[in-house]
Amino acid sequence: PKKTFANLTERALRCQLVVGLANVDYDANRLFDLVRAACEAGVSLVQYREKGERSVDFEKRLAVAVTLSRICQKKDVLFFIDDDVDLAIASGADGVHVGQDDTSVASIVERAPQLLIGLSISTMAEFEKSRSSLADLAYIGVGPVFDTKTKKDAKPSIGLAGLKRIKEAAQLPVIAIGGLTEENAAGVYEAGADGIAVISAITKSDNLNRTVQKLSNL
Ligand code: TZP
Ligand code: MG
Repeated sequence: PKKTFANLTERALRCQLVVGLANVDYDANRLFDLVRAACEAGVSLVQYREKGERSVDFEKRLAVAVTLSRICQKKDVLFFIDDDVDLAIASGADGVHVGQDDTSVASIVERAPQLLIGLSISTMAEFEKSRSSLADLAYIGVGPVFDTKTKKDAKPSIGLAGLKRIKEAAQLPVIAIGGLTEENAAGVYEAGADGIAVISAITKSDNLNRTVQKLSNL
């Protein structure tokens, strides 16, 4: 059965690692080791996001995704794919995370009703535009909250005030993203976030247990 928002625990949305080969110098074994260690440390959701200068073909992405899916499954960690609905279906992922310009939520529901769906929202205007999709979502990813060097084409940062506004309008879990660290995580929860998604805070951590604990704020 499809995991619905109602049967996702609060913990399941708490700490999301977004990662792909581009974040580990295209070393697949490094990616697997990192994800294994992050799952051990208590990450609750892993999103495989293959964005970067170098292209990685579908067969390679599928092989990586299948391995990541197994690593996550062993630890009861949710596994999502960024953007690529075909890859999400083929790898047996729990869900797919899409942006405003990616495959529409309605078409994902039609093609792959088993998938959980996360949608990126950067502004109140995007939130209003997405209203008809909200009932089909597991969560919305809101940000960038702060400036980030990790995503080159990131939209302008919205700050804690922007995050708070969207949280107050949304009747579903809000996962904050963009420039989030051990140091600023607590303030992000105070502003209303239900969870946090990061790339560099985890890929560059020198102590995953401490980092995941701070990001989870439990
Ligand atoms: N979407 C909005 S900001 C961002 C993505 C994928 C990058 C987040 O990276 P970091 O290193 O956690 O700031
Ligand atoms: Mg996208």
